[in-house]
Amino acid sequence: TQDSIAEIIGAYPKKVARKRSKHIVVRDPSIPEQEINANARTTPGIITQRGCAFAGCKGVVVGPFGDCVHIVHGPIGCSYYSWLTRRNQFKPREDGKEFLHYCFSTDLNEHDVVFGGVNKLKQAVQEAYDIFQPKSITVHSTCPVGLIGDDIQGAAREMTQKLGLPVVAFNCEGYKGVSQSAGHHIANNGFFKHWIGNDTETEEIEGFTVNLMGEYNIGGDSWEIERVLEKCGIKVVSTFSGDASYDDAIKAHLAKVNLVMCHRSINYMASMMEEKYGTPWMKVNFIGVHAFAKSLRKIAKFFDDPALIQRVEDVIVEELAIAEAQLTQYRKRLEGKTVFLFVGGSRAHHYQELFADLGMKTIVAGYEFAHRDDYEGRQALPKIKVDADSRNIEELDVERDSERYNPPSDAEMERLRNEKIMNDYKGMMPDMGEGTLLVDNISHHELDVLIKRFKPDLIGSGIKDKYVIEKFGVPCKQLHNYDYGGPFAGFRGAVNFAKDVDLRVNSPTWQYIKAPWD
Ligand code: CFM
Ligand code: HCA
Repeated sequence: TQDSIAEIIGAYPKKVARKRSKHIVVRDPSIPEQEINANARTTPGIITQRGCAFAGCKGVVVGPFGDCVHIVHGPIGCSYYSWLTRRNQFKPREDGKEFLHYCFSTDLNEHDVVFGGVNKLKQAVQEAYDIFQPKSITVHSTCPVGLIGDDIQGAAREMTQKLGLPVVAFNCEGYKGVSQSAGHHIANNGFFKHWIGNDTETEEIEGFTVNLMGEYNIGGDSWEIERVLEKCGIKVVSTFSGDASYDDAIKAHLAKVNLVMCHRSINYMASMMEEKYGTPWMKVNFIGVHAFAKSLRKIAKFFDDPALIQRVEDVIVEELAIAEAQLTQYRKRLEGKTVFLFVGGSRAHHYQELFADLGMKTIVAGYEFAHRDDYEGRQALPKIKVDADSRNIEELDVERDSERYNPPSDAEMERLRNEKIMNDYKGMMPDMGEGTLLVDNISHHELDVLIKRFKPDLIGSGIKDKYVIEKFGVPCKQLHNYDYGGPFAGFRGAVNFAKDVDLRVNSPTWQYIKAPWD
């Protein structure tokens, strides 16, 4: 492992080598708080897998709301190239509103860049409203809009007044921050300011109510999660933003607890809701059968209701038996195989549990854009220096809602704290075995070196490097869009995944592949 690091670093100029070496860590559990650098600028010239703030805001967090119209204020390319690429799925509700498959853009051109695009934007909002009558309209600015300074917030306020429905503008110009992570924060802020709590009629929702936070229904994941939660008697009030609807979102403050799946993209919302409404949050992972069972038990523990606890146990026994019966055959063929994982800001951690269910070992892993807390756990938060790139993104001042602040009782909070189930995320690091490698924001060159040295049986990654990996004769499983398969979450999802991974890893095809550069 040390040789690989030396080879990686050796190819870089001195300054870059120094910088990159802080993003590459050999896991050593004997070091109490092992550190890794993350969420830093990519050195120009290095090929990265990262995206931009616009991708994180419009593409990831906001876009999946299917009964809203999302207008991209910018040149047509930003809209076109982000159109339906993420496989977040949506079923229309009774009102039939469903706009997910459209691509809305103001098609900013040279004339607008010179004279300003605000009027065109207002026209687009009006037109979208007249034709579709969506539940809400969102506006997303791309790089040139930020540069010419169009007042999209002013336009949104004006159109909200005029149309009587929330028009929310997001200043998510692509160049903000160092990756799509900045866009998540911007999206969280916009939703928190303009949507959460808009339902002032409903006072209470009966039962064991939760919000699914940071679950985006890629390949139908949230449908499988909800199937099982419902079977246990747990009610999902809203999801940010898988199969998401505006009417559900504005009730989010009424749920008793926020279940945080992807910590990276939604932790801001979880913290802000806690401050304003007193809603506690807990980290969960629905990827992998044992991880799912563990998360279900954690949710039951939160509500501390004997009937619910029993029901959850019954569901786990039933679902696990069905899943295990099918997983066994795949495990026989996959046991002992090795995996690299380079995905986004949470899946490189979550999927390790599913691979473990299949007997496969993750030997190298890293995020594209996660922060140190996603690696080291939230205890790293006070140690993170806020740099100019992060300062660029607004931190909202959140105050307690005097009427709707409704936390668990003091005694309940005390119990939850003692049981250590609330408001914490331990990150990827503690789950990585001794001697494994963590590589943050991996570059193309680093990936090449690691493939040649470790020859993994599978790499979980994305479209930007999938075919480079496969030309090496190593199968790549896309863990972003699932290679159009899925769901992979929950019990049934794990079985789908096992089948898919077996087909890839054990295909005889790979031995016939000769890399073009050889
Ligand atoms: Fe969270 Fe996501 Fe991810 Fe993410 Fe993404 Fe995604 Fe991802 Mo692609 S919100 S951080 S910005 S789990 S789109 S659904 S797959 S990189 S690991
Ligand atoms: C994004 C979206 C993406 C890209 C996937 C990939 C997704 O980052 O803008 O690189 O394969 O999940 O669709 O992460």
